[in-house]
Amino acid sequence: MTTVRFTTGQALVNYLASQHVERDGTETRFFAGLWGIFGHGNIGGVAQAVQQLGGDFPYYLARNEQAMVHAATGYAKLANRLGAFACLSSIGPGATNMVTGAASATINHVPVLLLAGDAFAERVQSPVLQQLEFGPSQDTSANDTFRPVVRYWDRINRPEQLITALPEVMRVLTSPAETGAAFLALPQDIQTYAFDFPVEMFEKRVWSIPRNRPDRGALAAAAEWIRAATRPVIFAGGGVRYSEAAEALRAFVEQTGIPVAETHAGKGSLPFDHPLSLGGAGVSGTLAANVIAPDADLVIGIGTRFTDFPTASKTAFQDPGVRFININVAEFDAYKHAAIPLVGDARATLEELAVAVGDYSTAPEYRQRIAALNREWDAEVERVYHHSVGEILTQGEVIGAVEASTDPRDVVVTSAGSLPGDLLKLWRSRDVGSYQVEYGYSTMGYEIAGGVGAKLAAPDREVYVMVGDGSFQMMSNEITTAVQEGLKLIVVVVDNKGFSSVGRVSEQVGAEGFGCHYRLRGPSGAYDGPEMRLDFVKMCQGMGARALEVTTLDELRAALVDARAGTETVCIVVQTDWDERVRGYANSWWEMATPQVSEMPAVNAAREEFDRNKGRQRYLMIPGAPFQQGSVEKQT
Ligand SMILES: Cc1ncc(C[n+]2csc(CCOP(=O)(O)OP(=O)(O)O)c2C)c(N)n1
Ligand SMILES: [Mg+2]
Repeated sequence: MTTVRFTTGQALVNYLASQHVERDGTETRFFAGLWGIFGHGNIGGVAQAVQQLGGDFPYYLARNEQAMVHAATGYAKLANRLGAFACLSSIGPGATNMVTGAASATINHVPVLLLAGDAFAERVQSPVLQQLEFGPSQDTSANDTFRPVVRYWDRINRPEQLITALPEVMRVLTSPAETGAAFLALPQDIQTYAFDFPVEMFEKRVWSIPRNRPDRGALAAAAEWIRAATRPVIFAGGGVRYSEAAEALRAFVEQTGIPVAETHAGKGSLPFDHPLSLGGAGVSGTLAANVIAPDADLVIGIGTRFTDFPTASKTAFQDPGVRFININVAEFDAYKHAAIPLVGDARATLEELAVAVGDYSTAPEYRQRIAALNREWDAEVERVYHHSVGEILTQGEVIGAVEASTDPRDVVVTSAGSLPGDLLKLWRSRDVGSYQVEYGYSTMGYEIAGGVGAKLAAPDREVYVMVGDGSFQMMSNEITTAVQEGLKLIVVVVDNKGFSSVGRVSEQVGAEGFGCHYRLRGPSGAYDGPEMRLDFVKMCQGMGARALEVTTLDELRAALVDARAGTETVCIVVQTDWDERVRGYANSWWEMATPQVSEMPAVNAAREEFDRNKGRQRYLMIPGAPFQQGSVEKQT
């Protein structure tokens, strides 16, 4: 056996640099490089190995470990999971800073590889700086906190363990069903230990991404259910995008006349103006989607987890006989809502289903109803885009102006606050992949870092980051990284002086926006002093970006034109009205736990409204018999 003598760190990066993926005959290198922040937990190990490997495995310096995982996520999301980054931290706080990023990647089924330094395996020098000792077991470290938020977790206590660990890492990262964050804890001494590795380990390896086909019997049964349906609707999730199934979806719906409602991860599956596109579904859904879904007798979920937002907290499906068919690579999701599970790749399954349903088509009246609702919705979007309250801009006006300034392939990135919901409703997606919103974990602070990753994945596309003032303050530091890397972002900071979104749900539970405004603490001891006026322009300038504030629509439009014309990152700060929100449409309830008793009348009124909505919830446990919450005896 021919061997090569590498440290653990050197073996690791050489292996990563040789991994490729292939789908439909197209091959790409899997890792675009490594994000990192160095410290004593990695400097002589993986960091040295990256330096030695050089430009073949580029190194990107982030400002915060959480942000680097978000950047890796933003990259892999836009690369349709056919490319990824490794993220390297030191031990202790650097490592645990990555936990939120890990959870965010995993919940969104996006591949990222996390490499964290760990305490010395040798233990003689324990406790090393930043080692949190755990009395009951010396085999446990702060890195064990990653276990529930990653799809693969391992600690490398001997160099040769890489030989069996790394193929598992790659299997998980490239598995359409399992992918998410993979994690390796790397004791700092072991990173520097040398071993004679077999040379074969570092030869180019290509991982084929499969297009699994569903069970034949299940497919035939699903085709029967479709042929029997009069009011079917498709719920398109991220699986459509990651499987590159947009064309197959379009062909399927044009053949069958079945309309498509979209989740955040699935938005853009059909262009917004396709006659069968209903737009966003559920809590942040459009009028059309939220009128059609409750009447549906058949729901076809494609690559969706059916979270509470698209299902309006399980009130979206009101037909007493509603049934589900779920196309999903993950069995876990395919079986939801007592569906016929079509466990398989979205594109492959849609192609087979198109044949199996034969000449089935929805009735012309159904399509006419959809067309009428879509006309009504288009008019409403126009109204919101132009709805003015005078002195200060509304978020609807801002979204309208940004949307109008974009080309179809431009990318919009956001994650938390009121922007995701408003964008799901209002953004007119014209290209699959242009809507890059992280709403699986809805992580405040994802926005700018995710935008950096998206720009790395698509340097030829303009990337617009839309970020609220709260999220901006959570994590804006990767503006510096964008400047350092010469990556152009157009960052629109929407400053409404607080948490407008949480303010809305606070009002929903009768809590009147408590604690959601950025105000100085007043004499009463509450936050009822003067409104805080933060200078986001200076903050952005301080991080090296060009920045300006706009107060009118004309100024905003001019700033957007100017930003597009340039080659550098620009931050456009715009004040908006905290109270002026885009409302919910039709069936769009979100279950917010609301007190059963309170001394506050507004809370009691909110609870009455809650109980009314709660009565519309469905368990969706038995096909065709979606018994409801109210029919189950309540525990008191
Ligand atoms: C890390 C994190 N902490 C808390 C929350 C809960 N949360 C959701 S939106 C939000 C406020 C966001 O404020 P801002 O960015 O200003 O957006 P706005 O609500 O004003 O649109 C909070 C606190 C979250 N999603 N993520
Ligand atoms: Mg805000």
